[in-house]
Amino acid sequence: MRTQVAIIGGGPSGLLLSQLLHIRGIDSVVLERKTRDYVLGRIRAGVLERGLVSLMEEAGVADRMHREGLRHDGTLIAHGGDMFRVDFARTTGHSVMVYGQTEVTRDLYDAREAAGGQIVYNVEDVVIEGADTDTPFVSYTADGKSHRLACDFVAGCDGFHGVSRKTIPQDLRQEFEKVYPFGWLGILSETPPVNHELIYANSERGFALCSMRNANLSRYYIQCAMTDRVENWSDDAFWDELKRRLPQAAVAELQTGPSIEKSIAPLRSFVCEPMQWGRLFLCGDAAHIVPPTGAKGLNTAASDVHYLYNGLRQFYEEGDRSGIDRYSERALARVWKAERFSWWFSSLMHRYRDQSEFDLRMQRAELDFLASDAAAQAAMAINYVGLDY
Ligand code: RFL
Ligand code: PHB
Repeated sequence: MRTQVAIIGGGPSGLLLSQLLHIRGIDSVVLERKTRDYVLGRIRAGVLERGLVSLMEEAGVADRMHREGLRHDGTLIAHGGDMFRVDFARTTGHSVMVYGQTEVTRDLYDAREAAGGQIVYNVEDVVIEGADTDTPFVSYTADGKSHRLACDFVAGCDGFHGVSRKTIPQDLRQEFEKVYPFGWLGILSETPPVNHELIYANSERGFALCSMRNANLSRYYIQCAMTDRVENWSDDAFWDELKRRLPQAAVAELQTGPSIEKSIAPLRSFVCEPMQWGRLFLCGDAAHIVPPTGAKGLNTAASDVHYLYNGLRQFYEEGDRSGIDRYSERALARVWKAERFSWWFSSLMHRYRDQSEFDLRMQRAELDFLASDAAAQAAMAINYVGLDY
Protein backbone atom coordinates (compact mmCIF):
# COMPACT_ATOMS: atom_id res chain seq x y z
CA MET A 1 0.00 0.00 0.00
CA ARG A 2 1.15 3.55 -0.68
CA THR A 3 -0.03 6.98 0.52
CA GLN A 4 1.35 10.51 0.63
CA VAL A 5 1.17 10.93 4.43
CA ALA A 6 1.11 7.98 6.85
CA ILE A 7 -0.52 9.11 10.10
CA ILE A 8 0.17 7.07 13.24
CA GLY A 9 -2.66 7.53 15.76
CA GLY A 10 -6.37 8.22 15.29
CA GLY A 11 -6.83 10.66 18.18
CA PRO A 12 -7.82 14.27 17.53
CA SER A 13 -4.38 15.27 16.10
CA GLY A 14 -4.23 12.45 13.56
CA LEU A 15 -7.84 12.78 12.45
CA LEU A 16 -7.74 16.57 12.12
CA LEU A 17 -4.54 16.41 10.07
CA SER A 18 -6.00 13.69 7.84
CA GLN A 19 -9.21 15.66 7.23
CA LEU A 20 -7.40 18.95 6.50
CA LEU A 21 -5.07 17.19 4.04
CA HIS A 22 -8.07 15.55 2.38
CA ILE A 23 -9.69 18.97 1.78
CA ARG A 24 -6.53 19.90 -0.16
CA GLY A 25 -6.50 16.66 -2.12
CA ILE A 26 -3.55 15.19 -0.20
CA ASP A 27 -3.93 11.49 0.54
CA SER A 28 -3.31 9.93 3.96
CA VAL A 29 -3.85 6.66 5.83
CA VAL A 30 -4.49 6.69 9.61
CA LEU A 31 -3.22 3.73 11.67
CA GLU A 32 -4.95 3.44 15.07
CA ARG A 33 -4.03 0.95 17.78
CA LYS A 34 -7.51 0.84 19.32
CA THR A 35 -11.11 0.77 18.03
CA ARG A 36 -13.16 3.84 17.19
CA ASP A 37 -15.42 3.20 20.21
CA TYR A 38 -12.44 3.00 22.54
CA VAL A 39 -11.06 6.33 21.32
CA LEU A 40 -14.51 7.93 21.67
CA GLY A 41 -14.86 6.56 25.21
CA ARG A 42 -11.95 8.61 26.53
CA ILE A 43 -13.33 11.67 28.33
CA ARG A 44 -10.72 14.38 28.07
CA ALA A 45 -10.60 17.99 26.94
CA GLY A 46 -13.56 20.33 27.03
CA VAL A 47 -12.39 23.80 26.00
CA LEU A 48 -11.45 24.76 22.44
CA GLU A 49 -9.37 27.82 21.61
CA ARG A 50 -10.33 30.05 18.69
CA GLY A 51 -7.50 28.54 16.58
CA LEU A 52 -8.94 25.02 16.88
CA VAL A 53 -12.42 26.37 16.14
CA SER A 54 -11.04 27.89 12.89
CA LEU A 55 -9.26 24.64 11.97
CA MET A 56 -12.53 22.72 12.47
CA GLU A 57 -14.19 25.20 10.12
CA GLU A 58 -11.40 24.82 7.56
CA ALA A 59 -11.73 21.04 7.83
CA GLY A 60 -15.48 21.29 7.11
CA VAL A 61 -16.48 19.73 10.46
CA ALA A 62 -17.72 22.74 12.41
CA ASP A 63 -21.51 22.63 11.92
CA ARG A 64 -22.44 20.60 14.99
CA MET A 65 -19.85 22.43 17.10
CA HIS A 66 -21.45 25.76 16.19
CA ARG A 67 -24.93 24.36 16.92
CA GLU A 68 -24.22 22.56 20.18
CA GLY A 69 -21.01 24.10 21.55
CA LEU A 70 -21.16 26.76 24.25
CA ARG A 71 -19.34 30.06 23.68
CA HIS A 72 -17.67 31.27 26.86
CA ASP A 73 -16.62 34.91 27.16
CA GLY A 74 -14.89 34.56 30.52
CA THR A 75 -14.10 32.35 33.50
CA LEU A 76 -14.42 32.57 37.29
CA ILE A 77 -11.54 32.16 39.70
CA ALA A 78 -12.28 31.40 43.35
CA HIS A 79 -9.86 31.76 46.25
CA GLY A 80 -10.14 32.33 49.97
CA GLY A 81 -13.94 32.45 49.85
CA ASP A 82 -13.94 35.15 47.12
CA MET A 83 -14.59 34.82 43.41
CA PHE A 84 -13.61 37.09 40.51
CA ARG A 85 -14.17 36.93 36.77
CA VAL A 86 -11.64 37.23 33.97
CA ASP A 87 -13.42 38.61 30.93
CA PHE A 88 -11.90 37.17 27.74
CA ALA A 89 -14.17 38.95 25.29
CA ARG A 90 -13.61 42.43 26.70
CA THR A 91 -9.85 42.10 27.10
CA THR A 92 -9.02 40.15 23.91
CA GLY A 93 -12.06 40.38 21.63
CA HIS A 94 -12.13 36.56 21.58
CA SER A 95 -13.95 33.71 23.33
CA VAL A 96 -13.46 29.97 23.79
CA MET A 97 -15.80 27.15 22.79
CA VAL A 98 -16.88 24.51 25.29
CA TYR A 99 -17.29 21.36 23.18
CA GLY A 100 -15.95 18.00 24.31
CA GLN A 101 -12.94 16.29 22.76
CA THR A 102 -15.23 13.27 22.34
CA GLU A 103 -17.49 15.34 20.09
CA VAL A 104 -14.56 16.80 18.12
CA THR A 105 -13.26 13.28 17.54
CA ARG A 106 -16.70 11.93 16.61
CA ASP A 107 -17.22 14.73 14.04
CA LEU A 108 -13.79 14.03 12.55
CA TYR A 109 -14.39 10.25 12.36
CA ASP A 110 -17.77 10.86 10.69
CA ALA A 111 -16.20 13.22 8.14
CA ARG A 112 -13.29 10.88 7.34
CA GLU A 113 -15.64 7.94 6.91
CA ALA A 114 -18.11 9.95 4.77
CA ALA A 115 -15.20 10.92 2.49
CA GLY A 116 -14.01 7.30 2.22
CA GLY A 117 -10.86 8.12 4.22
CA GLN A 118 -8.71 5.16 5.18
CA ILE A 119 -8.49 4.47 8.92
CA VAL A 120 -7.05 1.10 9.95
CA TYR A 121 -8.09 0.12 13.50
CA ASN A 122 -6.51 -2.40 15.89
CA VAL A 123 -3.04 -2.09 14.35
CA GLU A 124 -0.14 -3.63 16.26
CA ASP A 125 3.65 -3.68 16.02
CA VAL A 126 3.88 -0.31 14.26
CA VAL A 127 7.47 0.44 13.17
CA ILE A 128 8.52 3.58 11.29
CA GLU A 129 11.36 2.78 8.89
CA GLY A 130 13.66 5.03 6.86
CA ALA A 131 12.37 8.31 8.31
CA ASP A 132 15.78 9.86 7.60
CA THR A 133 15.66 8.79 3.92
CA ASP A 134 13.49 9.95 1.00
CA THR A 135 11.59 6.65 1.03
CA PRO A 136 10.08 6.13 4.47
CA PHE A 137 7.56 3.38 5.18
CA VAL A 138 5.56 2.06 8.10
CA SER A 139 5.24 -1.63 8.85
CA TYR A 140 2.44 -2.93 11.08
CA THR A 141 0.25 -5.92 11.83
CA ALA A 142 -3.53 -5.90 11.33
CA ASP A 143 -5.95 -8.85 11.19
CA GLY A 144 -3.03 -11.12 11.97
CA LYS A 145 -1.18 -10.11 8.76
CA SER A 146 1.92 -7.98 8.24
CA HIS A 147 1.54 -4.84 6.14
CA ARG A 148 3.86 -2.25 4.67
CA LEU A 149 2.69 1.31 4.01
CA ALA A 150 5.04 3.31 1.78
CA CYS A 151 4.71 7.11 2.01
CA ASP A 152 6.33 10.51 1.45
CA PHE A 153 5.99 11.61 5.09
CA VAL A 154 5.06 10.15 8.48
CA ALA A 155 3.02 12.14 11.03
CA GLY A 156 3.51 10.78 14.56
CA CYS A 157 0.16 11.58 16.21
CA ASP A 158 0.24 8.59 18.58
CA GLY A 159 0.13 10.32 21.96
CA PHE A 160 2.57 10.22 24.85
CA HIS A 161 2.94 6.41 24.91
CA GLY A 162 3.23 5.95 21.13
CA VAL A 163 6.17 4.71 19.07
CA SER A 164 6.85 7.82 16.97
CA ARG A 165 8.83 9.89 19.45
CA LYS A 166 11.08 6.94 20.31
CA THR A 167 11.85 6.52 16.60
CA ILE A 168 13.97 9.70 16.77
CA PRO A 169 17.43 8.43 17.83
CA GLN A 170 18.05 9.11 21.50
CA ASP A 171 21.23 11.11 20.89
CA LEU A 172 19.31 13.52 18.63
CA ARG A 173 16.41 14.15 21.00
CA GLN A 174 16.19 16.06 24.26
CA GLU A 175 13.34 15.65 26.70
CA PHE A 176 12.26 18.16 29.35
CA GLU A 177 9.90 17.04 32.09
CA LYS A 178 8.22 18.13 35.31
CA VAL A 179 5.98 15.75 37.23
CA TYR A 180 3.56 17.41 39.68
CA PRO A 181 3.06 15.70 43.06
CA PHE A 182 -0.72 15.27 42.62
CA GLY A 183 -3.40 14.23 40.14
CA TRP A 184 -6.92 15.24 39.11
CA LEU A 185 -9.90 13.09 40.01
CA GLY A 186 -12.64 13.87 37.48
CA ILE A 187 -16.27 12.91 37.21
CA LEU A 188 -18.91 13.36 34.56
CA SER A 189 -22.50 13.61 35.76
CA GLU A 190 -25.86 14.18 34.09
CA THR A 191 -26.63 17.29 36.11
CA PRO A 192 -26.90 20.95 35.06
CA PRO A 193 -23.56 22.79 35.45
CA VAL A 194 -23.20 24.74 38.68
CA ASN A 195 -22.52 27.92 36.71
CA HIS A 196 -22.75 29.01 33.06
CA GLU A 197 -18.97 29.61 33.00
CA LEU A 198 -16.09 27.49 34.37
CA ILE A 199 -14.97 27.97 37.98
CA TYR A 200 -11.29 27.34 38.83
CA ALA A 201 -10.92 27.19 42.63
CA ASN A 202 -7.84 27.42 44.84
CA SER A 203 -8.92 26.27 48.30
CA GLU A 204 -6.96 25.28 51.37
CA ARG A 205 -8.04 21.66 50.73
CA GLY A 206 -6.66 21.77 47.19
CA PHE A 207 -7.72 22.71 43.66
CA ALA A 208 -11.21 22.18 42.21
CA LEU A 209 -12.66 22.86 38.76
CA CYS A 210 -16.29 23.09 37.68
CA SER A 211 -16.66 22.52 33.95
CA MET A 212 -19.33 21.15 31.64
CA ARG A 213 -20.11 19.50 28.33
CA ASN A 214 -23.66 20.79 27.80
CA ALA A 215 -26.71 22.13 29.66
CA ASN A 216 -27.28 18.77 31.35
CA LEU A 217 -23.78 17.31 31.54
CA SER A 218 -21.28 18.56 34.10
CA ARG A 219 -17.58 17.79 34.44
CA TYR A 220 -15.95 18.36 37.84
CA TYR A 221 -12.38 17.80 39.00
CA ILE A 222 -10.63 17.87 42.36
CA GLN A 223 -6.91 17.71 43.07
CA CYS A 224 -6.05 14.33 44.65
CA ALA A 225 -2.96 12.48 45.81
CA MET A 226 -0.94 10.71 43.10
CA THR A 227 -1.46 7.45 44.97
CA ASP A 228 -5.26 7.84 45.15
CA ARG A 229 -7.48 5.25 43.44
CA VAL A 230 -10.86 5.82 41.80
CA GLU A 231 -12.27 2.91 43.85
CA ASN A 232 -11.54 4.91 47.02
CA TRP A 233 -13.88 7.69 45.95
CA SER A 234 -17.62 7.05 46.18
CA ASP A 235 -19.79 9.64 44.41
CA ASP A 236 -20.88 11.00 47.80
CA ALA A 237 -17.27 11.40 48.94
CA PHE A 238 -16.47 13.27 45.72
CA TRP A 239 -19.40 15.70 46.05
CA ASP A 240 -18.62 16.31 49.74
CA GLU A 241 -15.02 17.14 48.96
CA LEU A 242 -15.96 19.34 45.99
CA LYS A 243 -18.36 21.33 48.19
CA ARG A 244 -15.61 21.92 50.76
CA ARG A 245 -13.43 23.46 48.04
CA LEU A 246 -15.96 25.83 46.43
CA PRO A 247 -17.20 29.20 47.69
CA GLN A 248 -20.63 29.18 49.39
CA ALA A 249 -22.29 30.94 46.44
CA ALA A 250 -21.34 28.02 44.16
CA VAL A 251 -22.20 25.30 46.69
CA ALA A 252 -25.70 26.76 46.95
CA GLU A 253 -26.21 26.15 43.21
CA LEU A 254 -24.50 22.74 42.96
CA GLN A 255 -26.73 19.88 41.83
CA THR A 256 -25.27 16.45 42.52
CA GLY A 257 -26.14 13.09 40.97
CA PRO A 258 -24.60 9.74 40.07
CA SER A 259 -21.34 9.85 38.14
CA ILE A 260 -21.32 8.30 34.65
CA GLU A 261 -17.51 8.38 34.43
CA LYS A 262 -14.80 8.73 37.05
CA SER A 263 -11.06 8.76 36.43
CA ILE A 264 -7.74 10.01 37.77
CA ALA A 265 -5.19 11.79 35.58
CA PRO A 266 -1.61 12.51 36.65
CA LEU A 267 -0.24 16.01 36.01
CA ARG A 268 2.89 16.39 33.94
CA SER A 269 4.73 18.96 31.82
CA PHE A 270 6.82 17.39 29.05
CA VAL A 271 8.46 18.57 25.81
CA CYS A 272 10.54 16.66 23.26
CA GLU A 273 12.95 18.61 21.06
CA PRO A 274 13.13 18.53 18.10
CA MET A 275 9.66 17.60 16.87
CA GLN A 276 10.92 16.24 13.56
CA TRP A 277 13.51 13.89 12.23
CA GLY A 278 13.92 13.67 8.48
CA ARG A 279 10.46 12.88 7.11
CA LEU A 280 8.91 12.09 10.51
CA PHE A 281 6.96 14.85 12.29
CA LEU A 282 5.60 14.62 15.85
CA CYS A 283 2.22 16.20 16.59
CA GLY A 284 0.29 16.69 19.84
CA ASP A 285 0.78 14.55 22.94
CA ALA A 286 3.45 12.51 21.10
CA ALA A 287 5.74 15.55 21.48
CA HIS A 288 4.44 17.39 24.52
CA ILE A 289 2.18 17.16 27.57
CA VAL A 290 0.79 19.96 29.71
CA PRO A 291 -1.02 19.73 33.03
CA PRO A 292 -4.74 20.24 32.24
CA THR A 293 -5.08 23.53 34.20
CA GLY A 294 -5.89 26.04 31.47
CA ALA A 295 -7.00 23.46 28.88
CA LYS A 296 -3.99 23.65 26.58
CA GLY A 297 -3.37 19.97 25.63
CA LEU A 298 -5.75 19.45 22.74
CA ASN A 299 -5.33 23.06 21.68
CA THR A 300 -1.56 22.78 21.45
CA ALA A 301 -1.99 19.56 19.46
CA ALA A 302 -4.17 21.60 17.10
CA SER A 303 -1.52 24.29 16.64
CA ASP A 304 1.01 21.58 15.68
CA VAL A 305 -1.49 20.28 13.13
CA HIS A 306 -1.83 23.82 11.76
CA TYR A 307 1.94 24.16 11.19
CA LEU A 308 2.33 20.67 9.75
CA TYR A 309 -0.72 20.83 7.50
CA ASN A 310 0.36 24.19 6.07
CA GLY A 311 3.92 22.95 5.59
CA LEU A 312 2.70 19.85 3.71
CA ARG A 313 0.23 21.91 1.68
CA GLN A 314 3.03 24.30 0.60
CA PHE A 315 5.20 21.32 -0.30
CA TYR A 316 2.59 19.57 -2.45
CA GLU A 317 0.97 22.65 -3.98
CA GLU A 318 3.96 24.96 -4.48
CA GLY A 319 7.01 22.69 -4.22
CA ASP A 320 8.14 24.87 -1.29
CA ARG A 321 9.93 22.93 1.50
CA SER A 322 10.33 25.83 3.92
CA GLY A 323 7.22 25.01 5.99
CA ILE A 324 8.18 21.39 6.60
CA ASP A 325 11.85 22.20 7.11
CA ARG A 326 10.93 24.73 9.82
CA TYR A 327 8.05 22.72 11.32
CA SER A 328 9.78 21.84 14.60
CA GLU A 329 11.10 25.36 15.17
CA ARG A 330 7.68 26.97 14.57
CA ALA A 331 5.67 24.43 16.54
CA LEU A 332 8.06 24.50 19.52
CA ALA A 333 8.01 28.29 19.77
CA ARG A 334 4.28 28.10 20.51
CA VAL A 335 4.47 24.86 22.53
CA TRP A 336 6.81 26.44 25.09
CA LYS A 337 4.41 29.35 25.61
CA ALA A 338 1.53 26.93 26.24
CA GLU A 339 3.80 25.00 28.62
CA ARG A 340 4.59 28.20 30.50
CA PHE A 341 0.94 29.17 30.84
CA SER A 342 -0.14 25.70 32.02
CA TRP A 343 2.74 25.53 34.51
CA TRP A 344 1.97 29.05 35.83
CA PHE A 345 -1.76 28.41 36.19
CA SER A 346 -1.16 24.99 37.81
CA SER A 347 1.35 26.47 40.26
CA LEU A 348 -1.09 29.26 41.14
CA MET A 349 -4.11 27.04 41.78
CA HIS A 350 -2.87 23.87 43.54
CA ARG A 351 -1.74 23.07 47.06
CA TYR A 352 1.69 21.46 47.33
CA ARG A 353 2.69 19.14 50.17
CA ASP A 354 5.92 21.00 50.90
CA GLN A 355 4.48 24.53 50.52
CA SER A 356 5.85 26.87 53.20
CA GLU A 357 3.89 29.74 54.72
CA PHE A 358 5.96 32.03 52.50
CA ASP A 359 4.97 30.06 49.38
CA LEU A 360 1.30 30.29 50.38
CA ARG A 361 1.56 34.06 50.85
CA MET A 362 3.13 34.35 47.39
CA GLN A 363 0.26 32.37 45.86
CA ARG A 364 -2.28 34.51 47.66
CA ALA A 365 -0.54 37.76 46.62
CA GLU A 366 -0.50 36.64 43.01
CA LEU A 367 -4.21 35.74 43.13
CA ASP A 368 -4.98 39.12 44.74
CA PHE A 369 -2.98 40.86 42.01
CA LEU A 370 -4.82 38.90 39.29
CA ALA A 371 -8.17 39.69 40.94
CA SER A 372 -7.53 43.43 40.92
CA ASP A 373 -5.24 44.23 37.98
CA ALA A 374 -6.55 44.66 34.45
CA ALA A 375 -3.16 44.03 32.83
CA ALA A 376 -2.68 40.78 34.75
CA GLN A 377 -6.17 39.65 33.68
CA ALA A 378 -5.43 40.61 30.08
CA ALA A 379 -2.23 38.51 30.13
CA MET A 380 -4.21 35.55 31.41
CA ALA A 381 -7.05 36.06 28.93
CA ILE A 382 -4.69 36.30 25.92
CA ASN A 383 -3.17 32.95 26.85
CA TYR A 384 -6.49 31.30 27.72
CA VAL A 385 -8.24 32.13 24.44
CA GLY A 386 -5.09 31.00 22.63
CA LEU A 387 -2.03 32.75 21.26
CA ASP A 388 -1.88 33.47 17.53
CA TYR A 389 -0.52 30.69 15.32
P1 RFL B 1 -4.19 11.18 21.91
O1 RFL B 1 -5.55 11.73 22.16
O2 RFL B 1 -3.48 10.51 23.02
O3 RFL B 1 -4.32 10.19 20.66
C1 RFL B 1 -3.26 9.36 20.27
C2 RFL B 1 -3.84 8.16 19.54
O4 RFL B 1 -2.77 7.33 19.10
C3 RFL B 1 -3.09 5.97 19.36
N1 RFL B 1 -1.83 5.22 19.46
C4 RFL B 1 -1.35 4.45 18.47
N2 RFL B 1 -1.83 4.17 17.26
C5 RFL B 1 -1.10 3.34 16.48
N3 RFL B 1 0.09 2.77 16.87
C6 RFL B 1 0.60 3.04 18.09
N4 RFL B 1 1.76 2.50 18.46
C7 RFL B 1 -0.11 3.91 18.95
N5 RFL B 1 0.10 4.38 20.20
C8 RFL B 1 -0.95 5.16 20.49
C9 RFL B 1 -3.89 6.03 20.64
O5 RFL B 1 -4.74 4.88 20.79
C10 RFL B 1 -4.71 7.31 20.44
O6 RFL B 1 -5.96 7.08 19.83
O7 RFL B 1 -3.21 12.32 21.38
P2 RFL B 1 -3.50 13.58 20.43
O8 RFL B 1 -4.30 13.17 19.22
O9 RFL B 1 -2.21 14.26 20.25
O10 RFL B 1 -4.49 14.50 21.29
C11 RFL B 1 -4.06 15.11 22.47
C12 RFL B 1 -5.23 15.32 23.44
O11 RFL B 1 -5.93 14.10 23.58
C13 RFL B 1 -4.77 15.81 24.82
O12 RFL B 1 -3.78 16.80 24.69
C14 RFL B 1 -5.93 16.43 25.65
O13 RFL B 1 -6.91 15.46 25.93
C15 RFL B 1 -5.41 17.01 26.96
N6 RFL B 1 -6.50 17.54 27.81
C16 RFL B 1 -7.07 18.76 27.54
N7 RFL B 1 -6.67 19.49 26.47
C17 RFL B 1 -7.29 20.68 26.16
O14 RFL B 1 -6.88 21.33 25.18
N8 RFL B 1 -8.35 21.16 26.90
C18 RFL B 1 -8.82 20.50 27.98
O15 RFL B 1 -9.80 20.93 28.56
C19 RFL B 1 -8.15 19.26 28.37
N9 RFL B 1 -8.57 18.57 29.42
C20 RFL B 1 -6.94 16.80 28.91
C21 RFL B 1 -8.00 17.36 29.71
C22 RFL B 1 -6.41 15.56 29.21
C23 RFL B 1 -6.86 14.86 30.31
N10 RFL B 1 -6.29 13.59 30.55
C24 RFL B 1 -7.01 12.43 30.92
C25 RFL B 1 -4.91 13.36 30.19
C26 RFL B 1 -8.47 16.69 30.80
C27 RFL B 1 -7.90 15.45 31.13
C28 RFL B 1 -8.46 14.78 32.36
C1 PHB C 1 -12.74 19.95 31.03
O1 PHB C 1 -13.90 20.39 30.83
O2 PHB C 1 -12.49 18.74 30.96
C2 PHB C 1 -11.66 20.91 31.35
C3 PHB C 1 -11.89 22.27 31.29
C4 PHB C 1 -10.89 23.17 31.60
C5 PHB C 1 -9.64 22.70 31.98
C6 PHB C 1 -9.40 21.33 32.01
C7 PHB C 1 -10.42 20.44 31.69
O3 PHB C 1 -8.67 23.58 32.30
